[in-house]
Amino acid sequence: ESEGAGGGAEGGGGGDTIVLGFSQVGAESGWRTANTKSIKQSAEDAGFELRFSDAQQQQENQIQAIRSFIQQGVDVIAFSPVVESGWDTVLVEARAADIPVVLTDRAVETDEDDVYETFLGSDFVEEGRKAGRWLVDEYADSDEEVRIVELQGTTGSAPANDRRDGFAEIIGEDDKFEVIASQDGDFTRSGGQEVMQAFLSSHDDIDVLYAHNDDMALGAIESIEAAGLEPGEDIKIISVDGIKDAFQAMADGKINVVVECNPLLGPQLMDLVEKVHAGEEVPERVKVEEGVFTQDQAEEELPNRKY
Ligand code: GZL
Repeated sequence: ESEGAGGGAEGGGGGDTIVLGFSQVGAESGWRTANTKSIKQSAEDAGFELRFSDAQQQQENQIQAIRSFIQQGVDVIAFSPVVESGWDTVLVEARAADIPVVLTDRAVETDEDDVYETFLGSDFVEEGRKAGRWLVDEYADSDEEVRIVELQGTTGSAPANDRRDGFAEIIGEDDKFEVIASQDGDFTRSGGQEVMQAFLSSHDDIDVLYAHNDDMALGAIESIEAAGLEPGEDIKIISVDGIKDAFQAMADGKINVVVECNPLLGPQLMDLVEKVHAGEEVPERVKVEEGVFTQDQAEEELPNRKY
């Protein structure tokens, strides 16, 4: 659909209004919904004409959307790649059409040079390390085995790969920590619920759940409670994103720690789009600032949450 100032005609939109084509992953999680809202609101505030497409978490839909933006002759293309690989062909097509590309949220793996101007997003490896550091601290005084199940994000996506690797790097320093099962829950609540149910039916001694996002953690809580166990007590839960529902679950004692992943990238994205369109230099990598919140902070932080 075409959004923003006046819904421009085919081609570069009316006059000097910047026409931005944005291909979004989907609407799979609370994080994503907040991210989309931030992008749409910021494009409107910037006076850009936004052409927005939701790929329902399918790479081929994103590739199709990018090709369509090239046909339309938009001024700038921005997207959040659902998975890391398989983008070279379409990114080379955008470069050949002289349309600058901005990566947001997730990264791509590419052998091509100069196929995107900048990547604005979180450091997912560091998010994984933060999760691992909390666990190491939590079990600092015990040398008992700690049996962990891991709800991974979408297979092949940068956040899933990097949150897995950052976590493994930190817990790998002490062999009392063991990931006894790890499976893709696709960043959705239903995925988290189904996979946690499977974990519980094949393991009766789980100490910790590490969920790559809050939606999967919240789905997993339903399965943990259905199994007659106490989330946050019998099974400690580490989650990532920091959506309001996760802070509420922390306040209720069901999640132990949330590693923040900030979806409100809209304003920074529009600033980068403006600079890229004007041919100004932009940093190759723009990181997003974000923190870690534990149960004791949840009640107080909840009213401050913007997503
Ligand atoms: C992270 C983002 C991830 C979120 C999930 O930047 O790509 O995708 O952690 C979302 O909630 O589905």
